Amino acid sequence: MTESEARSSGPAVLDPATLRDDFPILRRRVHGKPLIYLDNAATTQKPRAVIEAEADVYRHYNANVHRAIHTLGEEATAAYEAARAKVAAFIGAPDPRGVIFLRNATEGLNLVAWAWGRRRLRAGDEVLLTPMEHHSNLVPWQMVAKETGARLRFLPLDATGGLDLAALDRGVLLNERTRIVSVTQCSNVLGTIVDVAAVCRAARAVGALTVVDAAQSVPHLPVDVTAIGCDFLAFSGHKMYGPLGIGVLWGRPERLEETEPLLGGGEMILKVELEHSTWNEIPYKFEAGTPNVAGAVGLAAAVDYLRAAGMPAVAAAEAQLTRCALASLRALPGVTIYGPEPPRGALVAFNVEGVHPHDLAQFLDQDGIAVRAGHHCAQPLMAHLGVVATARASFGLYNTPAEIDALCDSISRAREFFHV
Ligand code: C6P
Repeated sequence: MTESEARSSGPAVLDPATLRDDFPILRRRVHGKPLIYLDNAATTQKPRAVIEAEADVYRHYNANVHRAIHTLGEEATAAYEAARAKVAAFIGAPDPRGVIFLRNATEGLNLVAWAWGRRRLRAGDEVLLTPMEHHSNLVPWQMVAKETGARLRFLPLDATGGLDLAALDRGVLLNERTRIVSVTQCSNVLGTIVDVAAVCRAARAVGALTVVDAAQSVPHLPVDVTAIGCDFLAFSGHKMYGPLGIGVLWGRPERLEETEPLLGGGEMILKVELEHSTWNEIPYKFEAGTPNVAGAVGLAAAVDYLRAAGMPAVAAAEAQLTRCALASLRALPGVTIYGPEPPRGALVAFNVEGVHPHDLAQFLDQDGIAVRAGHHCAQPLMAHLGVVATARASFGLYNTPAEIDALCDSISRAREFFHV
């Protein structure tokens, strides 16, 4: 067993039927039908343990952190810092000072782009991305490139939506001008899983900074920042069964030390004078203002929940479910599926010929089935695929094969309804 497997050990096989009982919302009905929630890539539902952990803060020890010299303040601070240590251990980070609590993955990626990128990039420097990045890992780089004169370049996708890693070795896209390489570990549309350790190795060889968007990987796969070898990695609590409004940017401590803070205000300073200030130590210099203490504590409860389930077991169960979804959807006439063959992430984007994805999603909703339809905040990827939108079913640890059957049955009835 590797260290990261040991960290996330749990039962070898998941039992979604039992796990479902932990999620109160999964008992509700939608349009008179049992809820079938297949929009987990947008946000997951929350287990009772997370809801209770967050509520407990407000019930028992709500206070500001690192400021109050009273019992509630001390308890809140201890819980907040324990949450930081728990998150660090979950992603294989040896030093909790690398964990910065922010609102979400978007804020984490923006922090790197603005605090590191804008201050260090110069005209002619290059930032290497992929065409399948979520807007959160594209638009901030566009903004920073516009200000600095840096150039954005893109690793190509192969015909099935896999990333062409061989392009890293040709000395063209990755070269001595490349200052930053920022890639998703799992595409939220194609489900493509990127070998980010290989990308980081190649990027390091040319001295580039490495950033991993782990919004769609941390909830589904064992993720280990030490094994990946990246400089920064961002993810959101709400996609991993944790609360909304809490996310993480992990940064290699020496990188964080050399990075200027982005936001100024309370808590991020050591000493303030009228004309200038000095900064607090990491990670606090990046956490200006009162943080989301209850969110961090809720996120720690989500980490406990995932660890008890066991990340290898979560990954195996979701891989099985995804294979089942791919096979069932492929068996339906008129269905186009996007993305590579497995192994891939726990989601399937698809279109049904003759039915707009928004109409399909609305039809499915009448059956109590929640899927996402649209461009999934990946418009350049939609253009690459030659579509304006897709439907997408995305899975979590509580989804079952019976729910996939219900999805496919509903899609078949949608085809009849729309006369295709
Ligand atoms: N993708 C989806 O339905 P935030 O919004 O900051 O929590 O996460 C942003 C983000 C970053 N990277 C990837 C790969 C993502 O998938 C997301 C969020 C959601 O696909 C909402 S658009």
